[in-house]
Amino acid sequence: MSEGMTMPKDFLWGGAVAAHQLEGGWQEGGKGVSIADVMTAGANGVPRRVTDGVQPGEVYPNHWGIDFYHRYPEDLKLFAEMGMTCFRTSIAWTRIFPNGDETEPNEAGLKFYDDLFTECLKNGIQPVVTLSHFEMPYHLVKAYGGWSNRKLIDFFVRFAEVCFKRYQHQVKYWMTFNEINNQTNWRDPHPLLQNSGLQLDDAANWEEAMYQAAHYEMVASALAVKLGHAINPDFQIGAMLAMCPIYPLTAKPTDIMMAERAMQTRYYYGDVQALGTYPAWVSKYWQRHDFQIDITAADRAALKAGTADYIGFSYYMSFVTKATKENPDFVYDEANDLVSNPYVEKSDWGWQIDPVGLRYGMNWMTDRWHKPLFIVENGFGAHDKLEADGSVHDPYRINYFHDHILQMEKAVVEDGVDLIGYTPWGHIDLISASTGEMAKRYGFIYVDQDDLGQGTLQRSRKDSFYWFQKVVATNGADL
Ligand code: BGP
Repeated sequence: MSEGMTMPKDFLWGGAVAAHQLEGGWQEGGKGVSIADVMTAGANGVPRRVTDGVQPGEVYPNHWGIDFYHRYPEDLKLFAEMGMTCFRTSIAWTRIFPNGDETEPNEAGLKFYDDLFTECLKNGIQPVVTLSHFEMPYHLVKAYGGWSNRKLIDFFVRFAEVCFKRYQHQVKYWMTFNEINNQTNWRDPHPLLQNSGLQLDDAANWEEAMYQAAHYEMVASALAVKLGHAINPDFQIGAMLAMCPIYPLTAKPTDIMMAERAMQTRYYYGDVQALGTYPAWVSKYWQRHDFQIDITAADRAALKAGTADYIGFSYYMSFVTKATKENPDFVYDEANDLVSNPYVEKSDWGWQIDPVGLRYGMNWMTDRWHKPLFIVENGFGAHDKLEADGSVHDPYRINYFHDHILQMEKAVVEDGVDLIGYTPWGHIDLISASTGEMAKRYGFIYVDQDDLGQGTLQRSRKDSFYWFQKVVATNGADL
């Protein structure tokens, strides 16, 4: 079977993780407590909870991750064996600024990433780095209200500056905020908290708060982009969006309008970060709903001056929406307005599997923002079975990747999309962000550990490991 197409020379093939989901060592090297450190395990339909600080008797899976903090030299060898030429990870903000508001960084934390990036480069793997991936210092949530507070801009920019300066010779590709748009329309406190550190009571206008927090984040991101380019003009600093295209359920014009408004609501972040300005509908929407968003002239200038060099994005699934008569103004509420797509399969966690949606999303973003793209997450969370001989047979994962990579290649080779690289999510099993489970596995590399952190932590190669190795070795030609 070889229907694949050869990708451009220098195309980056890699894997993606986030510090809080794999490092562990949560109290080592002077690290402070992050928002992820106070999130309990979920699983079996029970949502994760954010506790008020670390509480005795609760289970916090991000405390142990997969012990990458101690095992990274061994893991990087496996990544290199798979052929990876890049590795997307994040810098835990709390390793560099344990509380977030210090003026001096923590040297032990800086040294950890120095060593990690050096080890990556030794293995022929270039690091691709996210500055903030769901792991802001918990102190910033408690003492400042997270991104509801303008002061966070300065704290983030200081953090970015320290990282840019320290790693300017090791890292070229950066991203500011992971899935900045994933806080859109979430009444459930968990995604709001993880992205923005917002803890809203029932009385608060969650939507207004979300727009305000996102604005401060986007200003911080733009300032960081500008500063990064001054530190090293070769830096490529990207936005990072969760791309889930939203389709209309039917060809009914009102369904089409509803889907359009849903796309506008979910992706205005991309308009701001790629084009440097808010789209027209947003201000009208704020006026109509009487949202008082604090935006200064200096903010607008900063957004214009610090547009992203590329659009990094995750792609797991597509969504479907439809108009209802209770919602004549097409206000998009992600918690309530999504319906099932009758034409696609779902994963065990209900995520709709839609390879063509990847090609669709890539075309849509290219035509809208005219920036290079970088697929920095894509993958299939599944239950795996470790056989007695250490093997794991995961044809379902190979099928998922086969179908998605094929669509990615069509977007590049046939549609002319400018794509920097492809880093499958969780190429080594790690803690799930949404559920805190270990059982929701994405990896090509199996890690022997259960939901409670029990296991040998031994790494083994799944069938998909060898499959992906072949894809990389042929630059995408052999799928
Ligand atoms: C994205 C996050 C990742 C990652 C992934 C898979 O939203 O950027 O951190 O976890 O989704 O999600 P999950 O772990 O919930 O299955």
